[in-house]
Amino acid sequence: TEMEIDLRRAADEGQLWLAFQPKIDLGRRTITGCEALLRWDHPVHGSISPADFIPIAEDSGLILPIGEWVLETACRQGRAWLDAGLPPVSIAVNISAAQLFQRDPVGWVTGVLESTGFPPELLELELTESQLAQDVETVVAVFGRLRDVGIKLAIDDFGTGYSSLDYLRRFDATSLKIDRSFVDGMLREPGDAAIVRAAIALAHSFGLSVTAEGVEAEAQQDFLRRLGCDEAQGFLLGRPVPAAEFAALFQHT
Ligand code: G
Ligand code: G
Ligand code: MN
Ligand code: NA
Repeated sequence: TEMEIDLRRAADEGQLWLAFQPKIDLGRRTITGCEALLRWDHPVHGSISPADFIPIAEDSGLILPIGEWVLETACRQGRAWLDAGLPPVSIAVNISAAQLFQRDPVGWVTGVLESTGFPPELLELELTESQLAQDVETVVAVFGRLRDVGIKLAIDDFGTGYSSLDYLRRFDATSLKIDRSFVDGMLREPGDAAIVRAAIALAHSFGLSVTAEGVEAEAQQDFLRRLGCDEAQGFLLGRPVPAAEFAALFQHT
């Protein structure tokens, strides 16, 4: 397809870039890290959402070279921030299951950490429930080895896929991210509030930290804090911004 042909060129021609969205510790009210979010500025069609082009990248196999570019760029950026004297912030990178099914995924990730000099403890990989459901055995095995290296693992968009509590038992994850649809509804819909409350309790009982996504209002932040949610992300706390803008957030603290 046309988009596939364009996407093949996008990285080479500098049309891809990473936006960084802050993650806030709800108790201490400080920035603990960020999520790297892929952006594509198409020369003709303008900004295209990853929600639209990631599925095409996955179907065409382009997710492998694009995913390599994303991880390398994120780790190089993280190293540059450390060198510039920023406090150590973790960087979360979204990955697709296909990236874990390639030959030697652990060697790939550790190679990027070594070549960029980014500490493994500051790297978090985010995988959605629907992605990890593709081949639970392989994902469990690969993630076990990545955890041994010190890398963190988040289960993304929790509650939206075919949630299985079995994943929480089998995966050596470090955190769970509550999908923004529940955060959006939790102050209006008792059902959404119940899911948020249950997800926090469940995560904590497995020793995982919980991040709420899509926090847009003070009242949502207060509610999450009262429920004991650990971290939050959302437009209220910071939009996804270019690297330089993210770094500037630390000049005032
Ligand atoms: O940032 P935005 O809301 O447009 O992202 C839409 C979706 O694209 C989200 O589900 C996000 O997880 C996914 N996404 C963003 N960046 C990446 C990336 O680098 N790799 C993968 N696999 N998914 C990404
Ligand atoms: O699925 P994932 O969590 O990776 O998706 C992150 C996406 O959510 C990004 O595209 C980001 O732009 C978007 N996002 C982040 N914060 C908010 C928010 O507060 N409200 C809405 N509507 N979208 C958000
Ligand atoms: Mn994510
Ligand atoms: Na999400």
